[in-house]
Amino acid sequence: MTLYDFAPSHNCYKARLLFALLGITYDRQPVDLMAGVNRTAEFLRLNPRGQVPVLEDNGLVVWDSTAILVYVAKKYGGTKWFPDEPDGMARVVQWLALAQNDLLHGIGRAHWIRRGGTGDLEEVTRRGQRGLRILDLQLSSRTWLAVDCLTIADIACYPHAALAPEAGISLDDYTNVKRWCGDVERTSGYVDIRGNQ
Ligand SMILES: N[C@@H](CCC(=O)N[C@@H](CS)C(=O)NCC(=O)O)C(=O)O
Repeated sequence: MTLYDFAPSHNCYKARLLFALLGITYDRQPVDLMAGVNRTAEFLRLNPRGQVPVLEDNGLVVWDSTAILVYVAKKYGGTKWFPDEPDGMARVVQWLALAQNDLLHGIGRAHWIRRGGTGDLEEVTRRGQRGLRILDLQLSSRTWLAVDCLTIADIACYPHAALAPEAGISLDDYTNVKRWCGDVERTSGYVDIRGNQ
């Protein structure tokens, strides 16, 4: 399997983290977003949206971190990481949606603006904080987000939450989120965003 990857990307890290937790080896193909490699005709044939991550597995091309998490969890992780029954499945998808909305467009966007990108920092910070409040409330009464074990719901939300302080969003008011980040980090196979696997 090949992951088209940009090391600082939270979305790419979601895929790398799942691979690491599953103990799966794969090739990393760096895509230099700064040099515009994601806008070349060759890359756009892989992902017409011009974004990473993209996964290639035996000729199958999957783009978007959520789609990659679902694919890898189902193909290589069994039902543990993405339950089969409707209740568990819906709960997981709910948190995948939070990751793609308030967390990505709040915290992820705040990172982007702080690195020189354009946007309204106050507005995206508020949106990120709303996402953290929702996570914190859920985690006040349970260990993991969706069901009673670590799933791709946690893996999709974790990078944004754990790296929020680097986007200027403190976790001090979100003690349950902090506890949960620690739980993810103590899971066997865990790698941080700078890890190589
Ligand atoms: N919803 C997509 C978002 C992917 C995304 O925003 N990727 C960024 C890096 S984190 C990217 O490739 N940006 C380059 C661009 O949009 O030109 C996912 O979760 O994979």
